[in-house]
Amino acid sequence: MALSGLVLGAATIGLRAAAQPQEQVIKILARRFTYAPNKLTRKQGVPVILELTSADVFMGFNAPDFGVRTDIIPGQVASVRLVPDKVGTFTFLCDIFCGSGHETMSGTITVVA
Ligand SMILES: [Cu+2]
Repeated sequence: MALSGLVLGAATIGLRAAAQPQEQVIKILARRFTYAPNKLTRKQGVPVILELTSADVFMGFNAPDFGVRTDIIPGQVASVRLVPDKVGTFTFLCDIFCGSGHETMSGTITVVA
């Protein structure tokens, strides 16, 4: 029983690795009232995984132009996949009130062809 489970697990991992090309992971640290980094430049059509963490309080991450949003809970990693499907400069922002200064908490994603 245990052995067959192990073999199955290994096969699944193998399949997953073969099916998906490796996607770049970008770590973004949120803290009142900034993101670091707060300026990203991406190539059009190349998906990226964003791993968001908070250094202090509950935050949000919202990139409405790409249909991507997540909560950022302190002590956890929020992972989202973003597909930069159009060229231009787009704003992302914190959409959970996190204190006085929250409204300035934003950054940009520039997508180049
Ligand atoms: Cu906020």
